[in-house]
Amino acid sequence: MNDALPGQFKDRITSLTAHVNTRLDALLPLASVRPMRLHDAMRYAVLTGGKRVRPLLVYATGECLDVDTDLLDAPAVAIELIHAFSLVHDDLPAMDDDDLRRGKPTVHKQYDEATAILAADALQPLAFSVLANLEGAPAGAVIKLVRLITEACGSIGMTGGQSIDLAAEGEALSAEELETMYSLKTGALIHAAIVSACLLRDDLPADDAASLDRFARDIGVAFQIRDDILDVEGKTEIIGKPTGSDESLNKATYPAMFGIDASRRRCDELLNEALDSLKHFGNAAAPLEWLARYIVKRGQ
Ligand code: GRG
Repeated sequence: MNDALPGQFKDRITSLTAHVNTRLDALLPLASVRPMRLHDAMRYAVLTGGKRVRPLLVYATGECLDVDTDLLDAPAVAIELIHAFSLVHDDLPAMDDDDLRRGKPTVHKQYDEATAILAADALQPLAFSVLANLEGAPAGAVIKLVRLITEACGSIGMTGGQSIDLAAEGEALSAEELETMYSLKTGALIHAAIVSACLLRDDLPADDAASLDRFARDIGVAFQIRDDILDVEGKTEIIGKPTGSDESLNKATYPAMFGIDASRRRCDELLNEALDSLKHFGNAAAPLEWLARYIVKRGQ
């Protein structure tokens, strides 16, 4: 069980990040195993940097609900593998055509396009095998996790959002349309990270689940608006990718549609709404509060 005080979460980020990295490292096939180039590319895609925000959200939610830490590793790792997979696809020439990710060449630049596509393809089933192998979860939780995460990355989740994003290049979207796209493209996986920990408590009161669901939706959209702001005014050495790429691709983004100040205001509004949803958890939600503030202020 969780014996650390929630207030100490910030101080435990380094160890939680190292913990999830160790799990990912152990799970990924070794680069010495054939097909070696594919395995090397999979390891590169996952292990070369990354803030591990989604796994941290799983652990922080688990801490809020007092879920056994051992059960949280499977959704934390599975969701990070899917996230890594989506970044490889997102960077491909057919998508955002980026050369730099996490301060390093993107997977198709480091290897080649076919290897990047295959590495991403192989990360997705690996994620679901982690969930299928989860032992000790409450009855029915594994199937609920699979349902949650498949929906989050499918056509009514992340993939659908990416499709809307690509189609919206050069278009003017309303705030509502933009936020719907963000809630799918980026928010769905962030929401799944938080809800996955809820599914590991079979006795969770409905209003606790509803509060965390609201928190997850608000913070998912705020995450993407902050990402847009960083694309405009971040520093490549901090964000690990070139700035200004949204503008050069004529992307429909919050800053492009409404300006930086309105984007910041909307982020703050979403943060406040998200924090409101955590109120009735008291101090147990301190890790989630810390992460929510980090998501909205990161890179400042
Ligand atoms: C078929 C599942 C599937 C995906 C293909 C390419 C795609 C559809 C979706 C892309 C979705 C995407 C890349 C959204 C952007 C999300 C985002 C803001 C990523 C950056 O996340 P960070 O900042 O990155 O957490 P690090 O590097 O820290 O892990």
